[in-house]
Amino acid sequence: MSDFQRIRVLDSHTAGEPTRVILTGGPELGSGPLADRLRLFRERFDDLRRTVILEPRGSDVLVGALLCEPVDRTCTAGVIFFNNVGYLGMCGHGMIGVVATLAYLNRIQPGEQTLETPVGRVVTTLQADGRVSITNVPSYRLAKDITVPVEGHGDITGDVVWGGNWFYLVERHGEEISFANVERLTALCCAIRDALARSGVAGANGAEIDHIELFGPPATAAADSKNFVLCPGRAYDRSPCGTGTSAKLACLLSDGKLQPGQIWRQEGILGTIFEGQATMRNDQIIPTIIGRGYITAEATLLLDPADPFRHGIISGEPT
Ligand code: PYC
Repeated sequence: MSDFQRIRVLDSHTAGEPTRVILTGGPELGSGPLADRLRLFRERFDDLRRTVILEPRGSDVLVGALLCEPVDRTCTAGVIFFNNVGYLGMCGHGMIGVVATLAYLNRIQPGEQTLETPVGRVVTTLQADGRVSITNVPSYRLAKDITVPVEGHGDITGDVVWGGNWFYLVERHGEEISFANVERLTALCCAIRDALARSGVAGANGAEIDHIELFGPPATAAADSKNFVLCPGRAYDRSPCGTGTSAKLACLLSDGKLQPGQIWRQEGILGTIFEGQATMRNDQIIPTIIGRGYITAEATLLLDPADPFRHGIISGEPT
């Protein structure tokens, strides 16, 4: 057992969506910009991502967060987010989970912390009641009313929006946004994502649009809208999605449907709610999302060198 590799993690969930923070045993990525460290993670240490997230230790739903030294020492930490198929620029529910984790570890107290991500800085505030607000990277709509032919569904129209990840936001899709309908919603979102790729619709600099977000009426009077968000891969976000809500706020402000500072309550597929609002800074839309993370586990992952599945399982095979 002395040759077992050990990775210490802390698990939480935010509005139902899980986050697994690597505390020790992560890869050594140096001290360069976070975007360079993400590239290094992907190119040299992807087996660690699969080890932490995939079965038999994890599940496709998990989002991982690697805590690292910040480039700017006035920041509390750097964070690189990843999931079952790759890496994320930012992650709203994940950032709330990271703050809850740092608070659980007594590394932070209520108040403001700035964290670095590969796509920019995020200012977080831990409130005395445990809620966390995250002021996200500037968010914007790249293209409005883009129509693509979706296999089995006809033409679908949506907006291409940056909220820390690339999203395609769809209002008219003919589906009910309800938990009972998640199989159909997942299939539709996968078909939309395929159609976007086939049609050459992309984010800035040709970036893949890997998140699809569908909207419908809220199920509760406490919310303004309900969403379903397909994450990269085939897992859907159990929370209302922090970066997806940021993307929505960018569209609402751009269309004059929401004023700066006005509250928007986004319900997710489980009925949980993120409260959001956005302000303008130098012509940029800056969203703030509020939610709460709950700690669920503290664990040491063990990698037995003799275990053929130690780096996870994909399609029934060792990775
Ligand atoms: O909350 O931003 C988010 C997020 C992205 C993917 C899963 N959750």
